[in-house]
Amino acid sequence: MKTGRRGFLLAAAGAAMVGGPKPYGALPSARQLSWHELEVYAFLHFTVNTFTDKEWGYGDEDPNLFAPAAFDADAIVSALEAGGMRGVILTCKHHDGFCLWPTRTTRHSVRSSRWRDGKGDVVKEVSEAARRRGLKFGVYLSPWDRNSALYGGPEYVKMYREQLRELLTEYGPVYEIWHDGANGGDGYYGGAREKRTIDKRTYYDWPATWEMARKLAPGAVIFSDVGPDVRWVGNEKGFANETCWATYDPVGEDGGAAAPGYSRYKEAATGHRNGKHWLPPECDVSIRPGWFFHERENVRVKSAAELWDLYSKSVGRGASFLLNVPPDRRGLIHERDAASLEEFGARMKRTFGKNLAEGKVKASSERRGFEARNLVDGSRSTYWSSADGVNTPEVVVDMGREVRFDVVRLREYIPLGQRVEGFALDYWKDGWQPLAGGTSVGACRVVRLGEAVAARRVRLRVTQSPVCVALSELGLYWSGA
Ligand code: FUL
Ligand code: CA
Repeated sequence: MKTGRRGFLLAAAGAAMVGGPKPYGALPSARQLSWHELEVYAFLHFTVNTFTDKEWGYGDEDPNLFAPAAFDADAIVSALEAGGMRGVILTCKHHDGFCLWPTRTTRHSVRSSRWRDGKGDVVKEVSEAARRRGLKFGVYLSPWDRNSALYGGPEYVKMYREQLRELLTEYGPVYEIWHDGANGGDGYYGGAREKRTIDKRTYYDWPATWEMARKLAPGAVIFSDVGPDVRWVGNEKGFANETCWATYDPVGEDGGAAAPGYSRYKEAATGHRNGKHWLPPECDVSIRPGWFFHERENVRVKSAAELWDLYSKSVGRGASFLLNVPPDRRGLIHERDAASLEEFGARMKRTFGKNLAEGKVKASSERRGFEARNLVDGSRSTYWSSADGVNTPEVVVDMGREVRFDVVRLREYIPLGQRVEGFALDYWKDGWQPLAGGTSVGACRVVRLGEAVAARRVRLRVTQSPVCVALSELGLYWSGA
C-alpha cells in the first residue's frame, strides 16, 4: 500500500480493506479527508477596513481608499509558509461589499480604485502565489453586503451566487469556501443608509448555493456555522473542547432547522457523539485582537508560545486551526506577525520532525495486515486494529533505550469513523506509572505533558470504545529547545 500524505486519501477510497474492521458511524467524505490533512492554514482579512481602521466597513467607502502601495502576494504567502500554513483563505469580499477582484457583478471593487490604475486583482495574485508555494487557496465571500442596493431582495442572492461562481471558476482550484454567519443590520445599501434584516433561515436558500458550489468545485469543503462539510467551532478564540467529536447534527436556535447564523453554536465545540454527520470543527482566531490590521495592535501580536497553545487546543483536539494574519497598509505581513509565525513554524517542524517512538511494538490484540507496528511507521494510511470484539486493547512500545519526550500524538484511522471514547497512557518506571489520559481521539489528539518524561517503555490503553480500534499513529515528541 502507498504511504505518506497522498496515501491517506487513496486508502480512504477503499476504506474497508480485506481483513480490516467494519466502519463505525458517520464517515468522512474524500474532500473532508484531504481537508483533515491540512490541519493549519491562514486567514487573510484585507480590504478597505485596513485603511479606515475599522472592523466592519459601512459600505460607503471610496474604492480609492484601498491603496496597498507595496502589496506583494509572494511575500505574504512566504510569511505564512514559514508559519507552517498549508492553505490560505482570503476575504475576497467582507461585509462592506468591496470586492478584491474585478467582478462583473458590481462596480464596488478594485476595478474602481486608482490602485494599480484599476487593473489590480488581489484574488488572482494571492491564489497564484499560494499555488506557486504549494499552499491551497480558499475563498471567504461575505453573505452580508452593506454596499449593495439589492441587499435584502432576491436580486442580491443572485448576485451573491454570481460572485461565488466567478471566484470558483476563474481562480484555479479552491479547497475551502467560507460562509460567514454574521448578517443583516444597518448599512449604506446603495445610499439608502438604513437597517435591513433578513430571515437567516430562508433568505439565502443555502441548499441551492451549495449545490452550485459543489458542481463548480467538487473538491472544496464548504464551511459555515452548520457545515455542510466543516463546522464553526462556536468561538473565535481558537480552541475546541477537550472532548471533541467530528460528528455533529446542527440544530436551529429554536430547535428546528439550522442555518448559518442561526444555530445552537455552543454545542459545536464538543460536537455530538454518534451524530449522523461527519462535520468536523474549524477554530478561527486572529493573531491580533482584531480581524483587520490596526497599527495600535502591533504590540498585541500573539507569541509563538500562544500559537503553540492554540494549536494543541484545536488541531490537537481533532479540529483545524485557521489563523488570521491580516496584511497591513503596505500590503505586507507586519514584521511582528511574521516573527511569531516563523518561530511557531520552526517549533512545529522541530517537534513533529521526528517520532521518538521507534522500536518493538506489542499489542494485546492485532489482526493480520493491521499490526501494531503500523502505529509507528509515520504513515496515516496504515493502522493497527484489534480483533472484532476486542474494544479495549493495549499496546506497548519498547524503544530499547531511554527517550525523553513531552508531547504525545495519537491518530485514529478516520476513514473507518471515530471509534475511541477513552484512552490512557503510562510509562514504565519500577512498574507502570500513569502519564496522561483523555476521551476523543479522531483525526488527531495532541497530549502535552506538564513535564518532560524519560522512559524506555510507553503503554497506550484504549479504555473505552464501542467497537474494535483502528489507530494509525502513536507518536512521542520532544518540543523543548
Ligand atoms: C465574523 C465577522 O463578522 C468578522 O468580521 C470576521 O470576518 C470573522 C472571521 O467572522 O463573523
Ligand atoms: Ca501508520
